[in-house]
Amino acid sequence: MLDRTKPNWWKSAVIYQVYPKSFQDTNGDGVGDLPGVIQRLDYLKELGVDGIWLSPIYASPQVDNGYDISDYQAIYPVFGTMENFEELVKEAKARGISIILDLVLNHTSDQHRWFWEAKKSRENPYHDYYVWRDGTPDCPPNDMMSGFGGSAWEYVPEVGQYYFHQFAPEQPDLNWDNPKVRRELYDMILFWMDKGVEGFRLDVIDQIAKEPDAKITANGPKLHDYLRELSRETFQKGYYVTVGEAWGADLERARLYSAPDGSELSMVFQFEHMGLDQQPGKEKWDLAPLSLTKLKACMERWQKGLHGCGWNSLFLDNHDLPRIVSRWGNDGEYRAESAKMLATMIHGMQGTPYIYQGEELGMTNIKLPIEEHEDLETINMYHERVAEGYDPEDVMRSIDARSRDNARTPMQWSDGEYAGFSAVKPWMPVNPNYLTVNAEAQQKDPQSVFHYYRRLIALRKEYPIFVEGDFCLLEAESEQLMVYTRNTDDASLLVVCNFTGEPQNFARPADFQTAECLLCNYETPSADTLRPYEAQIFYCQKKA
Ligand code: TEU
Ligand code: CA
Repeated sequence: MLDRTKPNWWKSAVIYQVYPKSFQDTNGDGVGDLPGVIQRLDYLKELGVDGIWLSPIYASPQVDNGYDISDYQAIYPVFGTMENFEELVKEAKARGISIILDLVLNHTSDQHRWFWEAKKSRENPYHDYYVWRDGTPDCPPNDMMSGFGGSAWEYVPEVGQYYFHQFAPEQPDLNWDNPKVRRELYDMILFWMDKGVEGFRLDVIDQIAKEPDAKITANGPKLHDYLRELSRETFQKGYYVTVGEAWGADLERARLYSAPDGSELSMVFQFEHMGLDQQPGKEKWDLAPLSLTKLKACMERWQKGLHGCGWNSLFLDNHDLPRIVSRWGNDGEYRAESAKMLATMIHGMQGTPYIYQGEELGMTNIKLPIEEHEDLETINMYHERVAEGYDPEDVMRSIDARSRDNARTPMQWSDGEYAGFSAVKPWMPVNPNYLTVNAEAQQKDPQSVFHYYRRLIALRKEYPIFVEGDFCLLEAESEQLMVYTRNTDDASLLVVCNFTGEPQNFARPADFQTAECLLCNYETPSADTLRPYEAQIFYCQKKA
């Protein structure tokens, strides 16, 4: 078990993300809940993870599945009660697992009581909790667009002003320039710390210091001042793990966010690698093939760039991304092999790995007609693009590949009805492949994707080099193979990944000819011709 009294305990941790709505339903309403998470703690313990990042569980009208919060200090009743939450913290802790809450500090729901007050009048003490600008009903303050389509400004006749929203209109942006807002948020965080929460994921934290007059959304000039104050007032009271979601973070900023002095956060969740398979300058819907050389160059830059002066988050999946095995692997013939290969690639690196629910089973994307989609981003984009004249079939191709709903189908626990997720029809369709892709079958099969993840997690605990080693890319020019070494003074690791469904020639470097194979996704590692999606990890101690 990790020793959480050590400042940097999270450097050796592996974190598992739970999207509560789709994890486990226990009361037969078709929606996952907190008792469902408690029920599955033993599964997570078997997997070996150290923390659960829980997507938002707070009171919410669920316009954006909980990323629109109407009360930060109450549990969404469909998920359960505060007692359920306290029990979850206690039961998780008993299994060596920390609970990590998702903090949405950039915006609230429009149903938050602060916002009800704020829109009553300009004199209301809560008015300045949000970002308002003057304008006339037909002329917004400027042409900024919201992340989920349409203008970023919404007019409120009662006050004769527009409020600013970087996401849906039901998600008004908080005004971080108001010290009262910041104090309210800090007190709220202290409330959850008191309940035994051991970490926080900070939603779109790079967007809190927006300056709409200058059309600035991410990376506003006051961002790092705000982060340092936030950290001082809350996280620095203990050894919390904190991870900031920052689509706009470059390396230089990531060094600030994850500075070793702990003045801001533990690490940053940045997405540069996740944008490589889209057309440059366009949106995620505008698909392009992945160039492996570009991916490798990107990973190398982050691995080297934060070594010794910051800390990486390692991930390929989350609740906003399509399933990685369908994206960069092969979700047909080589589903298991490619899922394991991708896991090897990411878990071999330096940083804290994140596993998104179902990734450890090699869960795949789903194909749904537009009427069955739930995600507002997907639905809005569909209507926008069709209205702009795009071919609906092309739009659906983008949705099949990239919709956030790919990640949000119910967790596949068994081959029973509704995949063991619920006794009734779930809120989102179950992927039909649950009959073969499910946890129960994989727990019984030592060769499964599940057990492969379990071994990867165990290796990180057993060999400090996974946490400490530096990073050196080999075969940089290959479009088929990703090969790298990790090195400390006394040991080295070699990680070899075949990204294709074809055999590939590869001569293992001389230093590793007699090295020990720690893991391979085939029964024995091949010596010179890698099999489709073959992945290997070798280890050797350096001679004194
Ligand atoms: O996501 C931030 C964000 O910018 C996303 O809207 C992202 O651009 C999109 O999902 C890519 O497909 C965070 C949360 O992770 C997301 O679930 C929320 O919807 C969003 O913030 C608003 O809170
Ligand atoms: Ca339920």
